[in-house]
Amino acid sequence: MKTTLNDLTWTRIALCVAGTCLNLTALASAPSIQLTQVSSSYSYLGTESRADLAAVIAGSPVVSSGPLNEATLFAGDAGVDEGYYVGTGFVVTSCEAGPWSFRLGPDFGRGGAVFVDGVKMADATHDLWWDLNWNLTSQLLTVDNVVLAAGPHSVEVFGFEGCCSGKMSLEFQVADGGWQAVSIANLTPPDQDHDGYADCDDQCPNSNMSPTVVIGGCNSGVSNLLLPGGCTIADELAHCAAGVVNHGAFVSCVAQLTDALKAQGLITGAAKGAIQRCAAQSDIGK
Ligand SMILES: [Ca+2]
Ligand SMILES: [Ca+2]
Repeated sequence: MKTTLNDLTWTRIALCVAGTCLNLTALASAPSIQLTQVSSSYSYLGTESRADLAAVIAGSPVVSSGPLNEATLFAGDAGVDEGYYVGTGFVVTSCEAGPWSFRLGPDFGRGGAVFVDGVKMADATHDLWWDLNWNLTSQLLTVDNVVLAAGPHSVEVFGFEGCCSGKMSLEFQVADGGWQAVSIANLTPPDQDHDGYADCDDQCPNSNMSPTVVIGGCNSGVSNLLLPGGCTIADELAHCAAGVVNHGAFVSCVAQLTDALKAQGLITGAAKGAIQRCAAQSDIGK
């Protein structure tokens, strides 16, 4: 039973500063994948910096939206003397922060390297050919359980081949959640209410996203703001209504909520009054 706002709610509201309740997750970059393939007779030596390798594979990148499996990732051709680059940017949500792993099934006759956030994490200076078999572990470039904090990250692969490129694949794994092809779709966490908070980070994963705050058919006309943590004002009002013991308790809860929103500069006094009038007129708790 909940007739008053809990401490968590107050914390969420307090996170809004001077009317700004934008959430960082929503502002973070969407996943991106770029592929570059150039003519190159380079052989990876094991000592180059990321910038050195990027200079070797300087070409026009191709943006990929599909999964980086053997049908799409440098899908095999008869070319010789080639350099390859895969650049993947993605955002780790707070609930997926922790160990991530990556594995590349390569055909790099002259070796190659994998970088996470610009740091070399795996490389080989000899011939690598995975033969489309993830069990050939000696032929893979693998990054095991690198700990990623919430926020933006990148995985990059550089490789070189002297002859007749074969098909390649790039996969990732979050904790022990199973391997998935690197793709925009797989790197985009579900967000069923489209408020910018991934479901697993969203304190209200199925938010009421009504444009204005409506209580029992009474439209207050007040914008239904999204608060830090992923709940809207309408969600918080629903929390007030859930299990309420009587109408007075509901009206009191709404008063506390709107007082706090006004104190934070999120709504005007007039808006607070409009919401409270709708609450008072409603049948909730009766
Ligand atoms: Ca959401
Ligand atoms: Ca939400």
